[in-house]
Amino acid sequence: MKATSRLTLALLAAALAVPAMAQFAKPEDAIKYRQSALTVLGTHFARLGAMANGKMAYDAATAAADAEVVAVASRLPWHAFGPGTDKGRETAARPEIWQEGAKFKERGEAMMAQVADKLVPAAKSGSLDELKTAFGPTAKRCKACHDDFRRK
Ligand code: ASC
Repeated sequence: MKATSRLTLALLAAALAVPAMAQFAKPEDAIKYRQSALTVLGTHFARLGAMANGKMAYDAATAAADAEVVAVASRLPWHAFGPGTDKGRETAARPEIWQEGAKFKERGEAMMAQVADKLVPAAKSGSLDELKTAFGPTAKRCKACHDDFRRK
């Protein structure tokens, strides 16, 4: 790896450590933050889905870039589900998030692992077939959590 890309990665890692520690002045801010992160996550994930499902022309560079955004965004929402952030702004979050915290955490971790270990390598492989293989199981991780923890 070139020294410049190493430096870029180090700076990126430092920048990512900041959102992980972000504090919120009021519940409304936490809700806005997680909704924004999930919107970014869903937007880029949906474009991977469009390519995987043949609704959009496959482009290897676009897929790789989308997967990188998905990987970062997948790590952001969780710390914004802190205690007391069940209300303060319109939210689809169900009370089970706070009542069944361990299960919610496990679902989030499973999704992040699927993204990092399967989706990102597939999207960077340059192979549409690999993207197709990784996309479905990742979408299932999204859905599993939404079914139990997001209001219809
Ligand atoms: C998406 C998106 C989701 C998931 C989910 C998978 O593209 O925005 O929330 O996939 O629909 O079932």
